[in-house]
Amino acid sequence: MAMADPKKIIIDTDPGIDDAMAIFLALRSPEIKVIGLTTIYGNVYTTLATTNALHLLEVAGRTDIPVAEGSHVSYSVNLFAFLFYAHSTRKCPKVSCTCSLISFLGENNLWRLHTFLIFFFVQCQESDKASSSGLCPWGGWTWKPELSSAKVEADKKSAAEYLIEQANLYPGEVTVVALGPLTNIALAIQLEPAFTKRIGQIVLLGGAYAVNGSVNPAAETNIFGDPEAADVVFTSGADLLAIGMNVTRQVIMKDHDRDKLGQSDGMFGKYLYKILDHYFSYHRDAYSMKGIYLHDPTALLAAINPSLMTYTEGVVRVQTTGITRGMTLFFNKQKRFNKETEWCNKPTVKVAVTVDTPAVVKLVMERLMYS
Ligand SMILES: [Ca+2]
Repeated sequence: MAMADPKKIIIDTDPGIDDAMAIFLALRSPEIKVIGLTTIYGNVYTTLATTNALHLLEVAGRTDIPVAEGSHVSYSVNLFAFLFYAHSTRKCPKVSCTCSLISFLGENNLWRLHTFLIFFFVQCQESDKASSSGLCPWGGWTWKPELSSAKVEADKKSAAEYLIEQANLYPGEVTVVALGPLTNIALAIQLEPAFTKRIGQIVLLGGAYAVNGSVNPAAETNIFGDPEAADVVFTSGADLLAIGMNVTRQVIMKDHDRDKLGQSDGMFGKYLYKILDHYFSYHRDAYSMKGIYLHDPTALLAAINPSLMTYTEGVVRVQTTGITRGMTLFFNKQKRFNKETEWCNKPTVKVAVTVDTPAVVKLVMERLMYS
């Protein structure tokens, strides 16, 4: 019997050490074909995410894979800029712009817009400062790549444009593996509503379902990076698989596994051994553990082989205000509420609940050691 064509994958990524592992893992997985990378802020700001993505492909000898740079600011800031532009060029009447903005932000929440603008301005400043040291101001994980002189450049299209283009080229065939904040995906949906039907599946690393988050007790990092975008994506109606911290915290690479990577003949293993040091130190300090969580590689493997996990299905909404900003709340639809709620009539998504930890760790190790 002929083997099925490899699944087409676009990785939306903020590399990031854990993203580097996932990207290398993807390149070593015959079940999939990585057709492109799109970048987003998160572990680092977007420009450095693009540089790191290009660098990783160079290390892997896969500069044939295009990299499309993503948004530098959140979904809400993009929307505001779009509406402002539309108004200033008289492409939409003032009343329509104002109504759209108010309907998106809520009548009493226009103040959030100011918060975002200030928040991202400060982040950009901090990120610029941090870029020279290779450290991340967000609590994420990066390294300072040794850039070669090779002339590899990002695609001219934006990440959202690239995502729409590929979904149109291969309707129903492309899986997006989203490993960072969901800004690019939300923008693709905003630019082309049919994207949700044309994209095959979105497998996202994001959320903490009935467990504590990673930024604070409420929020997981990727969702916290752009809660408005996440809520757009979760309620978009796209075929969506969410892999949250409730699952990825069960998947741990131990110290001795890292040693095996260093001792292996594999190019990726040796490279990762060097850059993983900082990530292990962080886990020692933050969690008192001798190992690291394999968040991003686990999500990538869910796209390759969904049966490594089990799922439940329901509606997910994202909190966008207050001390629980970025929190994902899952509604199992087991009760019919008397009142209309913000969960009514929303499409369901699949959320991972259990994982075959030994199988995931084995796959990660095998594929990265013998590369
Ligand atoms: Ca990531």
